[in-house]
Amino acid sequence: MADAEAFVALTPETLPTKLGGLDVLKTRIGSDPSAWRVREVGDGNLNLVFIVEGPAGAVIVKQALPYVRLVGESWPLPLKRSYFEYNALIRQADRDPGMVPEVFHFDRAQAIVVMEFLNPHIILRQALIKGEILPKIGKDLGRFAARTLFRGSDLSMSARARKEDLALFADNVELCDITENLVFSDPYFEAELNRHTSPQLDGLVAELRADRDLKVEAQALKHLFVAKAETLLHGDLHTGSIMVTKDDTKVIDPEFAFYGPMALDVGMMLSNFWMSYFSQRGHEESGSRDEMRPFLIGVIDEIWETFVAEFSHLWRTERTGILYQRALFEDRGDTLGAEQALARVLGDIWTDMLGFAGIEMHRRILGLAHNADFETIADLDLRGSCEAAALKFGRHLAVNRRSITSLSALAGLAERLDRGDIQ
Ligand code: SR1
Ligand code: MG
Repeated sequence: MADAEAFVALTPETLPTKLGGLDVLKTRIGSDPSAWRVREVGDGNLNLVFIVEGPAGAVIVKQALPYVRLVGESWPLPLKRSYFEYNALIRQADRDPGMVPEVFHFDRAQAIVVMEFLNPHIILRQALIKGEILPKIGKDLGRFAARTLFRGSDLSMSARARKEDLALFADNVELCDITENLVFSDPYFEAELNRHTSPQLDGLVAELRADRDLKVEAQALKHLFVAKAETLLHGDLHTGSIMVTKDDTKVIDPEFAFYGPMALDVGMMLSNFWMSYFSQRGHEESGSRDEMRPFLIGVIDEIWETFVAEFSHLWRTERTGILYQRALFEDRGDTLGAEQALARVLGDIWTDMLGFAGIEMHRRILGLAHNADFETIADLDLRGSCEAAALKFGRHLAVNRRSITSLSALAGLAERLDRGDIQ
């Protein structure tokens, strides 16, 4: 048997020679690879990302590295994450067309995905830090969540196709392991890679790490994450995994994809908008953010409302899987029964979504991987006060999620915490 092809990391200098023979690239960039201009622009935690431009156009070349870029070679990470990213991208493209970059080429041995260059899109997190109002974002993201989560589940897929996908993505062990530790456990004890704004947050961090109710909820949520293999998740759906213009929204980077609880993607997304809300006070040196705060609260409402509306629509029109069969409900004239089941499923997603949102806030402030929303606030006292409000809000979400009944009550709490009206 031939040896497996050795992995070689690309550089801007080697990329044209390595990929210059591919017709699919020559058509999109230009037929002479020596005329291609290549820039490495990856600013994420894990991978290399190149923009390759030429006379005919541009593409993105994304390559996984055999280690965590943020930490270095001391933390090995398998290249196969690129295979899961590729498989997730093609499924998401099918389930919500136009919402993910088009894939042009995949090389499993070199862990390379060549895809559409999104231009003039920028990372959503950067847009929110700059104070940009994005009119379409709530609807686009709510629909994306509903369509991908419903259509990747036993509510929609055939039993065989769904179980084959469950098996395929079950091998994404190492990326799940990152989430299992970094999100659900490390923030709640003195894990080696943790950091926080110190000394400003020291007291609150000690309180949270001694908070038994919070730790139990974080582990209950981790239990859901590892055991509730409900649908194909994006798995890392924060505002750094979304690119935007005023008129367009694209979801990128699904390398953490796996079968898990529907509530995770929705909760992580809302959490990142709430974190943006709590960070706005730290970005007012170049002008007031009085328009941004209601905009962000409105986006949170719109994502949830759109998610519920679209999920309900799919429930009524595309429920072809093995769960809640029509034979038990509509086919017997029991439409009310189907609606009761829908309300129950959405109720569970609501409760768990709040919990996942809460602990996502904690891990971005107490763990290894922080958010630029807070990190770019230079004044550490101001940063610490923004983060403290978010930490307290996150604790409320995680611990009291079963008794929270509306987003408007949460908006009120967020406002009081942000203003310092309550401690
Ligand atoms: C070591 S990786 C840290 C974080 O980066 C990714 O984007 C995920 O959010 C992960 O938790
Ligand atoms: Mg990512």
